[in-house]
Amino acid sequence: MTAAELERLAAELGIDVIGAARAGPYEETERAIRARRARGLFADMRFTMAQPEVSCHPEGLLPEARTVVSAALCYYAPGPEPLPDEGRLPRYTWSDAYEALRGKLEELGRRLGGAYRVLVDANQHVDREGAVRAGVGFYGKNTMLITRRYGSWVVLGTLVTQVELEATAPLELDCGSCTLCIEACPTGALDEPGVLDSTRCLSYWTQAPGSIPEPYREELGDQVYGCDICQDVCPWNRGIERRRLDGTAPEAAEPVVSLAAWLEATDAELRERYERLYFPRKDPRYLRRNALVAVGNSGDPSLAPLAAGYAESEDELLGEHARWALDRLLSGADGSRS
Ligand code: B12
Ligand code: SF4
Ligand code: SF4
Repeated sequence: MTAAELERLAAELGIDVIGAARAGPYEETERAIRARRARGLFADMRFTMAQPEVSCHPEGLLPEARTVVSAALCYYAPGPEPLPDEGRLPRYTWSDAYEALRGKLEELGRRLGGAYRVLVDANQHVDREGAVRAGVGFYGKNTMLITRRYGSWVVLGTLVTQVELEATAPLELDCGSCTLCIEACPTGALDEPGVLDSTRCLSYWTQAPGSIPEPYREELGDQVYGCDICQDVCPWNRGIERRRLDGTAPEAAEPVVSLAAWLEATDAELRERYERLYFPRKDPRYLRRNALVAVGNSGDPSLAPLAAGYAESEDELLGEHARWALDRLLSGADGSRS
């Protein structure tokens, strides 16, 4: 199959960008993972980093694997700013973009024929390196995979197949002299361009187990999960709304959440409603912990009862975050981003 035929098929399935590369080892990425792991830049994360000998070897993911097809789905949609009693979600979680892309890649695999395997945000494959090799995009200094048409507002998925497909040319683009994301990152996590220090990344802390260190709590502002700052400022991400064929958010999209609802919901409700989010061991305490931080940053004393309800909690993690939030609210501090 030629690259043009693959593109036509992808367009039919509603995939926004597609490309193909020969299935072979990602040697440099494997070296980068080992070196960064040794420097502690991944904190305690496991994901693709636990087994680079697997996640950087797509040729081993399927017997007689010939081609790695990389696909991007744009999730950008306009949405409201949170009110003081609401928390902000990162754009990729407003709806389940991963699930949508998984379905499209399964269908693509069936249509291509032969044996195949679909991996979307899976621990067995480093998605961004597959996308760079397949010409879907290029690495930005914020470490994001940036596409020409949709910037970095895309999720990535991978199809490893036995079918031989024409390779797509790499995208010969880069950031040039721009450094906007490095300057905008509130915690200096991108000080080494193209290398993320997860121990300083707000997105990491909202998804990590345990207590969020205090300086990061303040920087989180109204963000209750993830962080989009280094993408919001990127020039490649401007004007996507005009390029989007259908510029509306899916009906069930959730750009903001009620902090009270997160703090009052039962474990079962939070687990069911936020199936699409990653939080350690699917333990809803971590969502409540993040909501308490946003309450503390709201600058709105009328939210104090939400934190007070947890201040004496037997759960020390939540109790401690609640007391921090109360202190902050009652001292009149306002950590929200403007
Ligand atoms: C672990 C993980 C995280 C961790 C660590 C992220 C990281 N940068 O490594 C945390 C929890 C912090 C995280 C956060 C986010 N993540 Co995440 N994450 C992953 C996961 C599971 C593995 C990533 C990985 O393997 N990293 C290992 C290192 C080696 O990869 P790397 O940073 O790409 O390294 C390359 C570059 O550094 C480059 N390079 C080296 N030197 C230099 C120098 C220069 C100048 C340049 C430009 C590049 C460059 O080469 C390296 C090797 O290939 C993937 C899914 C998957 N299975 O791949 C999603 C994934 C990367 N995440 C994704 C998303 C959406 C996010 C967030 C935007 C979510 C949010 N809104 O909060 C943030 C973005 C933070 C950021 N700036 O990276 C998407 C990214 C889509 C895209 N367009 O790039 C992915 C691909 C999931 C998916 N399938 O769509 N994530
Ligand atoms: S996701 Fe946020 S904290 Fe992490 S590197 Fe980007 S701007 Fe910095
Ligand atoms: S903000 Fe600038 S430096 Fe950062 S990823 Fe975008 S183009 Fe590259």
